[in-house]
Amino acid sequence: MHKIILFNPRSAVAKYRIPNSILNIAASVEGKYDWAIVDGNRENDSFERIAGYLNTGEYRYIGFTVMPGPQMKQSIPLAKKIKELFPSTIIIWGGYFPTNHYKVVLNSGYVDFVINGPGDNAFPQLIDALENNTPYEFIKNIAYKSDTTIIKTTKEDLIDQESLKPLPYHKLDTFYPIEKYLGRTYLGDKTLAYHSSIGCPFTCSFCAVVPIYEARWKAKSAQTVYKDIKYIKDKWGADAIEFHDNNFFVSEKRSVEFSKLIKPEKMSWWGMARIDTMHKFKDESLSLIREAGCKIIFFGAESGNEKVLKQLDKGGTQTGEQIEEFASRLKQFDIIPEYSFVLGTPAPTPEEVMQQIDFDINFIKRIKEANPKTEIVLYTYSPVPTEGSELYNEVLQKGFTFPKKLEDWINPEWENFDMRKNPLTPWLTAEMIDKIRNFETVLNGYYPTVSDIRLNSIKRKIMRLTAGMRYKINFYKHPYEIKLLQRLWRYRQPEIQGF
Ligand code: B12
Ligand code: SF4
Repeated sequence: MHKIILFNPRSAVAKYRIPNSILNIAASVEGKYDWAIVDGNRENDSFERIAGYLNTGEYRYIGFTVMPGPQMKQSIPLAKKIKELFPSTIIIWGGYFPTNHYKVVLNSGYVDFVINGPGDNAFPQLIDALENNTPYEFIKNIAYKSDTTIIKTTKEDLIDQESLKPLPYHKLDTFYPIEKYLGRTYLGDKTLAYHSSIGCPFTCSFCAVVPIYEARWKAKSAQTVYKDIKYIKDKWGADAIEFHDNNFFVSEKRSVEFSKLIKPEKMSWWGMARIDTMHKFKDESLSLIREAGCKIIFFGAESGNEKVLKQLDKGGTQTGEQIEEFASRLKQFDIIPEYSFVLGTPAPTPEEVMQQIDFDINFIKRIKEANPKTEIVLYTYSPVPTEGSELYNEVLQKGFTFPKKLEDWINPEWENFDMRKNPLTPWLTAEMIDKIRNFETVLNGYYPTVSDIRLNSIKRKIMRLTAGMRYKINFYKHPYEIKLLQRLWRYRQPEIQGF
């Protein structure tokens, strides 16, 4: 039986997180196939490590997890090089990028299979088929090229998350000590990244989760989540948790049950949620969630403009008024709302695009007045192929296209696209992009993020003083003096470096 390499390409400069994507895949083959993990975040030379395994002749498969952005910078040249130097190796890509862009990946000629969505069943089934030389055409959630045709098989129902095998943390620890994955953050000294549910029940038209999960969501029970976390706390000393779920708080019942269980552990935690869902939570649930250690919650506010909220398909129940009201409501529970906004969506005329941007800049300032502790994360709208959505149709009509060659994705301009900084969308002018980025600089100067734990109170004061006048008189152009301070003190931006 051949062995498997599972590769997590570099995604972080310093703050490493447990590579949950490939750890889930490792769990799916654990006990049946031998596997080794290569974590690009923890290697100086990932290729050397991978080549070391391949040179033994025992490894035939390598699985890459790939999300847009920096991971592609390593994935593309490495996959190409592996195919050239070890042509019999079967290269399999999974994760958000290959799932949403499977055609360009398979057309590269050096990726043999794409796992389309969750790989917990698809991956072991594919390896079985390849090992036993049996057909793989009927395996769900895969894509491959047959001669010149790209085949995508049907999607399977979401797997009951309780039925998944436990994550092999103990074995990961033999490759890379777990302690080093538990980093210091705003939440604690040893922060664990944990994923307790997959998918999301909503269909926001700008979101990469939608084409993959198609409004489906499945979660582990509060008990299982607690048991896993307790194990890591007891064994490796985790004192804080980042929940990486797309939407942790879908169920009030599960959130409350988990809060009751975790409260005695005195851990701090963070997760992502929707405003309209959580605004319906009872006061006592929100109180309990805070008492149980939840300090900060990330919400997709997206826009205060009803027209844009409709365009983004935020589910029909989120309004500007509600976003503002909820930010105020959270003050009484001492939970910090972290609101993300998506600026720069298309409109019929350039004037209207600019008006939308101006509207949201003013709206964000209103939110800050309602609850100054609100953390603001600003994204520029970067399309994802949410086929069938009105927004995506509008994007295509306006002439936007994704790169046709896989290598083009690592050109500097597409890297900026991935980082949601400069989206290359034809309706956004340089002036509009500058306005968004300059406002962001001034806002971050006047309200530096709490998640930058290296920024002491004196530096915060200096930043605030420097940015104050600009913020008050709405003058955002050329904020070089603030940029200089941010560069000097290596100000961290949660939207790029994680939370
Ligand atoms: C953790 C995380 C990060 C971490 C690092 C991740 C890492 N691997 O080290 C950090 C904070 C660095 C990060 C950064 C960014 N991220 Co990120 N990140 C996530 C997050 C929250 C969790 C990923 C995860 O661990 N999931 C848990 C596993 C179990 O789920 P999964 O990855 O989907 O894996 C399943 C399947 O996809 C498949 N699969 C996945 N990989 C593989 C591999 C193989 C071989 C196989 C067979 C199957 C397979 O099987 C798995 C099990 O079912 C996701 C959102 C989410 N909830 O998934 C966003 C997400 C992937 N990130 C995203 C983005 C855009 C970014 C950024 C590029 C940009 C940004 N501004 O946020 C930055 C890049 C900066 C950088 N330095 O890299 C987007 C991708 C959107 C898109 N267009 O595709 C997501 C979806 C967030 C979102 N909703 O927008 N991210
Ligand atoms: S609620 Fe969040 S995760 Fe869910 S579809 Fe909308 S943006 Fe995506």
